[in-house]
Amino acid sequence: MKVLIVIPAYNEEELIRQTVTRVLDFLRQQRGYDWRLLVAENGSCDRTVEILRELSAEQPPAQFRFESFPARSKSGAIKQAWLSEDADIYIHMDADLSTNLAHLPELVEGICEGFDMVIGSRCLPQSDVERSGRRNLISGGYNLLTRLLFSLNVSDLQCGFKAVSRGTRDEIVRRTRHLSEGFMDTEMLILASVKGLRIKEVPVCWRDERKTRFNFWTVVSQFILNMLRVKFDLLRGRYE
Ligand SMILES: Nc1nc2c(ncn2[C@@H]2O[C@H](COP(=O)(O)OP(=O)(O)OP(=O)(O)O)[C@@H](O)[C@H]2O)c(=O)[nH]1
Ligand SMILES: [Mg+2]
Repeated sequence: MKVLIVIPAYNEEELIRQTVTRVLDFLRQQRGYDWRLLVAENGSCDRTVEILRELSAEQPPAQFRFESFPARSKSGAIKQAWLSEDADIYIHMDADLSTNLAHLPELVEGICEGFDMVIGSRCLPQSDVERSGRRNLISGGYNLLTRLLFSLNVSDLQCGFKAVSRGTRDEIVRRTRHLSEGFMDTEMLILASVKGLRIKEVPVCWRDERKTRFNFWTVVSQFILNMLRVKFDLLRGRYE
């Protein structure tokens, strides 16, 4: 069983070294599966790439590598990274490690149990979350909208902590079309649910301390527009 863990990274000079080191230390304690960590960068203009080069020189290539992808967004980088290697399980998680790493084995176990996707959720009764009220409100409204538009029965769409099986990568992820910011998460969940795939939600411990780098209204309008595009594409059979 091979697990590919992808961390998308854009201008992360302040934390990328510490994150890679922590994740590698954690993975080295895991037993029962092979893994590889891949940092998917694209176009950072700070010292991220320089630091990643240093890390590559220090770490065994079988366990760690980074690549600068031509993608233009977080989702684009994750998709290209997932398609760049053969594995049995594909994971992505955010560079700030806002989801507690202790949940990583739960993603792997869920896929081994036969689920097609296993996703972290900040919205289940057992989730342990410290986030601003504003962010909770935004993600609550967003989840409600997708529920209304697509009858999607998932509590948290955009948590940056997900795993898919190789079959899901080939059937669903390859077909995603709208990759601005982190929208692929939503699009792949919609497609998976339309296809009747099995999705497991894992309540996570989430700490999000850093200030958002996105402009609120730009992201909200882009995500709503993308949802309408997915609706339209589904009606036109463009995912077939
Ligand atoms: N490769 C790549 N990674 C990105 C890009 N934008 C963001 N990321 C990474 O995506 C992850 C999540 O980024 P955050 O800045 O925390 O954004 P978010 O979690 O989507 O949104 P908030 O935290 O709610 O602001 C981090 O690992 C970022 O480095 C991008 O354009 N390309
Ligand atoms: Mg974040």
